[in-house]
Amino acid sequence: MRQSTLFLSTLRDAPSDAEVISHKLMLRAGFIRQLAAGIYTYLPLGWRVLRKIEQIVREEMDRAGAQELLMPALQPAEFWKESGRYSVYGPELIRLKDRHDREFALGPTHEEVITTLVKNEISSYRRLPVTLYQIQTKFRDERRPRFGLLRGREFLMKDAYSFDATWEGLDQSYWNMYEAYRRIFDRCNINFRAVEADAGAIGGEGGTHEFMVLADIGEDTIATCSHCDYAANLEKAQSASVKITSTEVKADKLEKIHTPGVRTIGQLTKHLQTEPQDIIKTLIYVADDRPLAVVIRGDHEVNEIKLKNYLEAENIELADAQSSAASTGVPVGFIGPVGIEIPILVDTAVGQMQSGIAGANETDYHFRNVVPGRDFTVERTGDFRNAIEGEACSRCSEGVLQFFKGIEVGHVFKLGTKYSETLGARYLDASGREQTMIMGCYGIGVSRILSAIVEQSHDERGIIWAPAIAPYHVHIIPVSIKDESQTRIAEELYDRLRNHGLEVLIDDRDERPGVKFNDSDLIGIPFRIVVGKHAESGKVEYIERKNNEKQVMTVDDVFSRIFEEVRLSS
Ligand code: 9G3
Repeated sequence: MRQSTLFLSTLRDAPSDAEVISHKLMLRAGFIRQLAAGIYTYLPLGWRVLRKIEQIVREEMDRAGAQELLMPALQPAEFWKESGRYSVYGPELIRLKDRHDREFALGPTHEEVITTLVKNEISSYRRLPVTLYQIQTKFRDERRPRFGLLRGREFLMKDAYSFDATWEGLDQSYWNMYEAYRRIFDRCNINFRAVEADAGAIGGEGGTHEFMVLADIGEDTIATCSHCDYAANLEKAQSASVKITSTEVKADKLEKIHTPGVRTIGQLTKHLQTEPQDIIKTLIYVADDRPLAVVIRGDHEVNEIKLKNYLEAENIELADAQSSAASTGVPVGFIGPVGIEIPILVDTAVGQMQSGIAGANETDYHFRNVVPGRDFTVERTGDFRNAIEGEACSRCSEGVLQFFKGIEVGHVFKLGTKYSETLGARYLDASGREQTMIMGCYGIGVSRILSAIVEQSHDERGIIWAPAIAPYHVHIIPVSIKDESQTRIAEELYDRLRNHGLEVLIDDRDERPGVKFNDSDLIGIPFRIVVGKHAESGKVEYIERKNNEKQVMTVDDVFSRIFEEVRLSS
């Protein structure tokens, strides 16, 4: 490709609303342009990379035995009404009407469509298992699209769906996809972790993993063990419940203490000269309109996902101050578990305290020597808190949990019969009995991978692409197109490399060298050949973008060096 004709304009500065480096660099390097909030055009360079990522996904899906198809983005609302999700999703689901005033949704995902399709096509166990996938544009009207392609309103997703006759079959389909995902992310050269995750709204019978690209701007926090391979999204991560000495220390009797205006943990620890872990904190939540008290240790935080899953509640939220006071009769800060009327859930760590300090359910008073199980019931106890970095691993209990920020680029779910039940995807088993298909679903954010790679692979001068997904393999830069020997050598190399199947960009613009080199650094093509002052002696400069290593060598040597490097990296 000749840069003099390439549809590309690089920018010296990124627009101010670009906050993260991948968004800034992809705008400046001319890979994407915003049409509207969360809606982007992939310019030729960006599109070339996106297609390579797509191709890697496709090859590994096919290798895993999945079959590619393409479903419509326009989905009749009836299917969403049948699955019961039409009313579950709010403004994020883009709804529209056709010319006959019929209701449609722009597909944010395709469980309803694929399950209806398979229901109509398969009725015998002989046709199972099958895994179908597509690579297609999804629409989700995010309230706050941001970070460029990382959280868009229109984005490219690979979504796959597996259909099995048995739960063992689902397990095989699930791990088959899981392994394919590892191959995909390895081939994309990203540093990722597969972590145990929470199934979220999609539900399903247990079992879900997220594939996280490690990056500081990632919205998710993942906990990994320093010793074993335990890794989980913080939504789900568990630390080892501290084994406490079970010596039956005789606890003193309950003692009410006057603590005027002492409401927060901070005030309490100062006032009583104690530590947060000696305090029993009581928070009032409302789960599906029912108030309940959640009791955790003063140095811990409630994990609302764990709470919601334990209660199997549709909706959960922290009560505000006045509704807390309304349901307990005391102002926030003096609420405690002793003698409280509403149901209480006690975090495991509190159950293991010998005694603590808690609100006395009376304004300006607390209790000392509160003993869980003696002074309040610990019948309903569980893990309701966030794990803390540095705590012991719940799996091996030798290592400690380390926290990282991650960008979710993949998510695999065991759905079970959640959709096949409501949508009636059934088949006849070997003995002619009707059974419900057992499903899994598997997503990869293809366009999100583009940004995630840039987040992980850039330097202060621009993007650094690995050969497998770079827009071009080689960037040839004749320093001056007016110099006959430079252009001759550059053109000869351009032809030779392309004739051998490499993708080459030649900067044949009549531009100052500095402009050419800055643009080349920004775009990030892995191998660069500068044809400059050494041209008279038949030599060129070979530069690798990833380490900026420069070497002068003959045309023949640079040719074989590049071939070797591209062969090694693909
Ligand atoms: C919606 C809207 C947004 C959504 C969903 C539905 C996320 C929704 C979860 C999934 C689960 C899997 C198949 C590929 C892998 C992920 N956001 N999810 O279901 F209506 Cl507006 O999409 N789907």
